[in-house]
Amino acid sequence: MEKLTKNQNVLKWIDENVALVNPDKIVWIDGSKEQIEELRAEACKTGEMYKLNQDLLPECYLHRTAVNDVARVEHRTFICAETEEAAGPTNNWMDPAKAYDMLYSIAKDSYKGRTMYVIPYSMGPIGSPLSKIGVELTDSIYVVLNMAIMTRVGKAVFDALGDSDDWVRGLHCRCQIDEENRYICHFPQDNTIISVNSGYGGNVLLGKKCFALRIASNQGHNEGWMAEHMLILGVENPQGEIKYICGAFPSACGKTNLAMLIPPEGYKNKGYKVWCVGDDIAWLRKGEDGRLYAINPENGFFGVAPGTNDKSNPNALESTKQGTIFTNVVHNLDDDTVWWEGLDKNPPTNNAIDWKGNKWDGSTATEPGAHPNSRFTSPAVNCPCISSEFENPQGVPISAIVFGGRRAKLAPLVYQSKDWNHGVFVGSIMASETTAAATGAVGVVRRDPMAMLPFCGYNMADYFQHWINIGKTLDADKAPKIFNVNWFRKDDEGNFMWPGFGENLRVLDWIIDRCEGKVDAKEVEIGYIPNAEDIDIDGLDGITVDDINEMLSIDKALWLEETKGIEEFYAKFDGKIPAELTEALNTLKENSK
Ligand code: GTP
Ligand code: SPV
Ligand code: MN
Repeated sequence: MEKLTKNQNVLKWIDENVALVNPDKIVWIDGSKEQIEELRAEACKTGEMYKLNQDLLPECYLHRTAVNDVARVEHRTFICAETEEAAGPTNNWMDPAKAYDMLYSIAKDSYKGRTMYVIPYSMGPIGSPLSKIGVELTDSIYVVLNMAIMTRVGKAVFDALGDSDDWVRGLHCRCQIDEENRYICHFPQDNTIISVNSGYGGNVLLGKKCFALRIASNQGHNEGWMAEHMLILGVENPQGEIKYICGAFPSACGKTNLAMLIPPEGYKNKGYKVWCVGDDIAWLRKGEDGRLYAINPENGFFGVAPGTNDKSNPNALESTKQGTIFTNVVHNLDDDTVWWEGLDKNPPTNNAIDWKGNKWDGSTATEPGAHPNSRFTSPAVNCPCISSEFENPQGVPISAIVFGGRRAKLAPLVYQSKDWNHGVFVGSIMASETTAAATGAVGVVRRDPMAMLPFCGYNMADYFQHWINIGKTLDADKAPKIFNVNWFRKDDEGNFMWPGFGENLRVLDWIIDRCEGKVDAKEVEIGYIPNAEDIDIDGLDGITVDDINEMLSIDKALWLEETKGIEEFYAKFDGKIPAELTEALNTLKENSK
């Protein structure tokens, strides 16, 4: 097959890897429809994918991963920086030379009898000054087909790269999907990623968390920009003005849902609209006008399936109706469609297969049919509310940055930081109850600064400093205002107090008013909170101003307790935490006494 580039760095690197993994043949991914179609057919022949009902779900397929391979594996993810300190105390570190040795011995000859696919891909619109290029080598058609949805792939990427050596190298080897030898390793100094013994999402779609966050956070640190685990949305008001907001929530804490939210009836009638620019990752950089601009480096959604339905997120559901790959959901054999918990109240009964590949009956099952971290991979263009700025190579100007997580008791519905640096503090003290998006216990509170704990590719103390430095380059009146939200506060019976989903626009509305200086706020121990009557509850059944007050209440004793956890976390960094943050912590401690 004809090579798609003459770039000597690329060709040399491919030759080296061919010698290592020893494939039967090499296929260059040109991005053409014909080639994608051939690969789909081949994957169906081998049983790697199932073609679903093409009338109901055109160009949609189902894939099941190995049962031991259903989420990101954080304990087997390594930042192989030159020193352990460069990786920092929140990352697993391995000496780069040792890591290469180990990985090469695992990868050796692992493509024997298999095909090497060469995927050139662009994170961000091809040719945009904010975009970056990667090449992934993989022995998985599933990876190729997912990458072709999640990123821009094909010959045009190599054309944009030309002879440049500014590209990220990614080697993925399925090997035996052996958990004991599964490693996801990053070499920031070499712009290199090596992933072995997995076939699941964030472990193997190397453009996503591995490149667009772990490697890119290093690049941003060196080059003066930011790679963040953030959604990007635009809120259009009745006058047609659009304000853009970035939101950082940990995995499975509501980014996709917020990015595609449907305004409540009353807002819709007034003429409010919400536009999705991105649902998981944002790259941010200062623009010529001094404001912070964001692009979504991705081209699709790798969304959590369970809980997605025509009430919670109709836009996401609609996005899955065409050209989608479903992973680890229920296969309804009656009509060759898919199902997951929370889709509707009618699970398939006598003729279905669960995510493990076993017969499953929704009327008697005691175990979920779809894995809690089952996913859909859908093209962004499918989304009914995709922003007209989605392909804008300059990105969109950001008015507000919103942090958030799952906190049953502590954090109020919303609060605003006092200024940029205090906002960095608010991001740095984020914590959330863990979810099924990573292997390990679910529902345990863990510190997750800026939702980047598993994704920051270097020492997090330096990362906080980088945030502070970026703030210094922005004029105070142009810097995004920084907020924190909590959709997940619970009452004493364990029910969510806030209805969430589309209703979250009511909180975004207050946030935008704050950015515009249109509404007052109350200064409290942790920052500014709304006056409860400024949260619009018109048309919200069963919620009163008193309830909002309850959701905004600050339990000082809980906050004081919280400062201990923050202190412990900061202490891991051996004095490297920026003084601005330790001072803010002292203030919070004093305020909470
Ligand atoms: P990743 O793709 O893993 O990064 O996740 P995400 O942050 O995009 O999360 P997503 O939007 O997929 O939501 C994950 C889960 O949270 C789903 O089960 C949703 O139903 C639920 N969820 C999202 N938004 C809300 C909300 O406002 N309130 C409540 N109670 N649940 C929500
Ligand atoms: C997340 O876990 O934050 C995801 C899914 O978006 S994965 O691509 O597996 O990282
Ligand atoms: Mn994510």
